[in-house]
Amino acid sequence: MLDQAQGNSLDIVIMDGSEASLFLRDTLTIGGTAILRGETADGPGLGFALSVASGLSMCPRQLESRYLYDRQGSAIFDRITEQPEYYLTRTEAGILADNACRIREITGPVTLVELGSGYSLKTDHLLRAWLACAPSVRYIPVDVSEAALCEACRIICNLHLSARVLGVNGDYREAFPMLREVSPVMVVFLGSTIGNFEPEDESRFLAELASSLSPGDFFLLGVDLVKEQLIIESAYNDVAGVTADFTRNLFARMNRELGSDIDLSVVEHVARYNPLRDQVDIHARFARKQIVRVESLGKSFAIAEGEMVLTEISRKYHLEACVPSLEGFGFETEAVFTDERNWFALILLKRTDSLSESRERRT
Ligand code: AVJ
Repeated sequence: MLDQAQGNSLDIVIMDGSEASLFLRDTLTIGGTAILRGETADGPGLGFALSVASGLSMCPRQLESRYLYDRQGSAIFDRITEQPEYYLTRTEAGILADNACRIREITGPVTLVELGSGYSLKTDHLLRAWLACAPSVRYIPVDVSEAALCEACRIICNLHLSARVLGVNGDYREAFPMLREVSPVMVVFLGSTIGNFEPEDESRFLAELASSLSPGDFFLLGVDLVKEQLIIESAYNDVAGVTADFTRNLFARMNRELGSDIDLSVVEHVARYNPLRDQVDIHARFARKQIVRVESLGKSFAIAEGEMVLTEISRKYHLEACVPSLEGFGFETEAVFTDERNWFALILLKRTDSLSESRERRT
């Protein structure tokens, strides 16, 4: 046991792998709250340093977007979701509020596993719908940010005393082996976070997810839909500059954790929509040349004046293409929910009985 924090009426226990599997059963059957710290959890370690060094060696340079979400980054992202230009969260929350009970009718009393849960704010619509139908709910949020995850678990347990919450601190893959044990389950992946993946990574993710789920399990996916360029671009260029702070925080984090010594005033946020690829490309543009150090590896990188470092992509979807492609990985579409402007969609999928026939269809 590494750390213990007091919640209102429940303890949050942070533990590592060896105790994890035992606790998974206990927490979810007896009740209570726990956080499992997985191997891919953030924290002291070489993961970030190695990722930065490899990304800055690429041409053009690019950094892994998962590292945007440290304690500070998760808090800044939370402020992004409140900006008037950032329609995604608000729109998705509305769709969830309107349809959570309908979703629960379709799925029955399944365990909820949320990937990239952050502060779990939108998920409350689902938890309420689940608790309206049964005395308890099992909820497993998964997030790389320990700070956001602990906060989320604490809030949910104080709000819903009968909820059985098990936080998993790590990346999505960490949760995949657990899915079989907690089936019947609905994996929830909101916010169009899937749009952060390059197409190949998205395919690998969907294939791994489908094979980790049992037949009859559910997958609820939020996707941002293709729309007028100006609306999308504004969402990633809010006038208050919160998204710019979010991008800059990645370099602030490098200063904090890697001793990079970057002058943050030269880091500019550039977010542009590429309609040919249906994606927003988010870059940090260096207004002046910088030497970026990764102390623990004894490496330095010279970034030229005007150079752009890709920090994130955010892909947008056409429902007509997205739904059949998802089905190709071994899912059946149960329902598609959208808002009245058709800006965002929640797709409810069910794992098919076998994966073999769908694999054939894809090749
Ligand atoms: C959390 C990945 C869905 O792509 O819209 C928002 C991240 N970055 N503004 C998105 C983000 C800049 C966000 N996702």
